[in-house]
Amino acid sequence: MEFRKDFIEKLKTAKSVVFFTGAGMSAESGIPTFRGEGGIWNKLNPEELANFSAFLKNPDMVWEWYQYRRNIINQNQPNAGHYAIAEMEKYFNKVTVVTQNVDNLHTRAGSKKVLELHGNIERNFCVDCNKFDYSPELNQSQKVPRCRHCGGLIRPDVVWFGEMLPQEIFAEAESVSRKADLFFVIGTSAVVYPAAYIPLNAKSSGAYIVEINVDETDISETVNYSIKGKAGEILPKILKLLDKKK
Ligand code: BV8
Ligand code: ZN
Repeated sequence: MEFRKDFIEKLKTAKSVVFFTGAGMSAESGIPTFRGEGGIWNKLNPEELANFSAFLKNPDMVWEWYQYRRNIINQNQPNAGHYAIAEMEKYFNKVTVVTQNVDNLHTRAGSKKVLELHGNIERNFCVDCNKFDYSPELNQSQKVPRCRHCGGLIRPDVVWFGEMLPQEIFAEAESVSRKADLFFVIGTSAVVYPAAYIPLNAKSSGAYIVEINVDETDISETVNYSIKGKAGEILPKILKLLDKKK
């Protein structure tokens, strides 16, 4: 596969690189995406599941949905795309992963700097006293667990619709993206806000934006270079290019 010349030039000169990723990054790890064919939300819709009032109305159902997703994630591995991003830390001064994913796969692949905009499905906390509960048996319970300290409901540490993103993480993601000279947007439909503002802000601050996606998206017209293809196939090819330049 041939990459465009201006992109190859950018790879040579870039100092600070951001990898902004969405559910498509984990598709080749067997984790269903949200939208598009096979998307989990095609059958269920987010309003019913990924929001706090749905959780209060039917905590067991929402807890079970997260258990189902946690099991899929625990039975699967990071893919070649995750590993390529972790490897690329060797070739640039500064590499940051800004992910909308809650599946922990970038960290499991060895990426050192991962900003999780929407939380992490491996962590759970009590809705009443906010204490985190890391007990392993939590992941076995099919019913929503109760807090050992106060008896409150335990929920996954993910950002639901209508909820604020973690402020410091969002602010850090914003600032590193505005300073990036090379910004990858990988496997995201770019429809969920405020996360979807980040690539736009990076672009307006002068970053060279490269999209890697199997489809057209809302930002395909805005990026500098749109590469059609799977994250797990394209990213190792870019890593090979860097290897050759070494
Ligand atoms: C908030 C965690 C308000 C839970 C998720 C404007 C400004 C602010 C808010 C809004 C706004 N407009 C609308 C809103 C409300 C809402 C929103 O954005 N709605 C959308 C749907 C219109 N936003 C919110 O509610 C946010 N909160 O704004 O609070 C507020 C403000 C102040 C004070 C108080 C409150 C919270 C949003 C976070 C929701 N939580 N996840 C969980 O995971 O269960 S969102 C969920 O969608 C995931 O995080 C997911 O990552 C994210 C985005 O989806 P994508 O990652 O893009 O995945 P998708 O399936 O859509 O696309 C996959 C892509 O990959 C496709 O393009 C496909 O072609 C591609 N692909 C597939 N295979 C591959 C591939 N690409 C490459 N290789 C492959 N192999
Ligand atoms: Zn509690």
